Amino acid sequence: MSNGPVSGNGIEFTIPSGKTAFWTVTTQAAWQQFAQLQDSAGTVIFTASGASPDGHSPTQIGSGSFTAADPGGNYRLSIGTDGGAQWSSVVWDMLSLSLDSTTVSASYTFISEDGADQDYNDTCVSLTWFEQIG
Ligand SMILES: [Ca+2]
Repeated sequence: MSNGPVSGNGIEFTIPSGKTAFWTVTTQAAWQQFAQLQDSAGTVIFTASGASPDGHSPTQIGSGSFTAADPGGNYRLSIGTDGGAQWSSVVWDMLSLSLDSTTVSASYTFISEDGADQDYNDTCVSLTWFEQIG
């Protein structure tokens, strides 16, 4: 089981301060998709937008990395369409990887439904970080 479906209008989650998170946004949709991450002060960390050229093939619309600096580690991800004119419905979860009792990596995956067909096939946002500096 996973979290949601929830509204894509500001999903709250945490990234520990100091971790460098690398992210990617991929869509398979004809409609213009929109994803934006903000910290707790409302500062925009990234925005991604775009659609699949052919309306359905998996298409990366953004990627990058940032070092989490929010004092409380609090972030809000919004996923929608048309620049945020509508909010999608989102299913998401966190996955951490560990070796023995040591966590080595953590990530979040969010996947959205922008319409009525309920296939949760429209936009995927993923964020991953290493727990330890190499
Ligand atoms: Ca859909």
